Amino acid sequence: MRGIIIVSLLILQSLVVSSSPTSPDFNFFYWVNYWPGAICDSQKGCCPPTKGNTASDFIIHGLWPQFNNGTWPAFCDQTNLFDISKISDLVCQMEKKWTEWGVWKCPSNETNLWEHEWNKHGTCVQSIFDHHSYFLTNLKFKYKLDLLNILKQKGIKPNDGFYSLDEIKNAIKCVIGFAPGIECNEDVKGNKQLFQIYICLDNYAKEFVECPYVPDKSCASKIKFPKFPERDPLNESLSVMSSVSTT
Ligand code: U2P
Repeated sequence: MRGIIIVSLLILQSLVVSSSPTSPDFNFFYWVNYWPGAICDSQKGCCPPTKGNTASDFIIHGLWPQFNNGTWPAFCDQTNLFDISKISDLVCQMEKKWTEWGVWKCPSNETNLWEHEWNKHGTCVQSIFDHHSYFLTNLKFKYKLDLLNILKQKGIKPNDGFYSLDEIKNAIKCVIGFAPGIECNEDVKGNKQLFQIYICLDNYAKEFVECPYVPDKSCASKIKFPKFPERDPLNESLSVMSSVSTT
């Protein structure tokens, strides 16, 4: 009888352990947003989204699990690939906040970006997120943190002007308490410009944290903040009105 009770208790214990949520096996997240103007005035050029709005704003790139040493897991699970039917209620918001400007394909198709982000990064964070909560968390941070407005409040505007990298980082630090990582790329003239902003989050993607590893992303001490691509009235397509700076 005693033996049966002990075996039953062991079975019960193993059931409890296997059904409790596992803790994340990575250290923190980068939540990354990109500036479309910096894609459009680069040598590669851009391919604007065909759907969604093109309001001047930073666009979600993705939520990336990271290790403290600057490496990251990727493509962790081939058995749970992107399935848009699991996020159908979010698509409308995602078409506004998470558009594709032809980084990978032209004509642009945001579904490619969403699929890529889930398959590459989302499949590595299933200890805390499923499809729906992964995408929803990205949207929640987008509504919480208005990066463009934060910069504008400090006089940092997308006008092809040059701004100090420290000024940009400090403007964001003032609001969230921690400096972001900034990634630059080059415009057609070789000017370093603001391309992506890396916000660090804890490994449950709940709180902003100090970046354990700051991405060094090839900026200069002063960088250009390119204009947002504007609609060209002549051919109804989108183009960058001013991709050339004078400095
Ligand atoms: O740098 C190329 C791509 O690798 C992913 N990346 C990069 C740096 C980093 O710290 N963490 C990380 O995940 C990004 O993947 P993507 O979703 O763009 O394919 C980055 O763009």
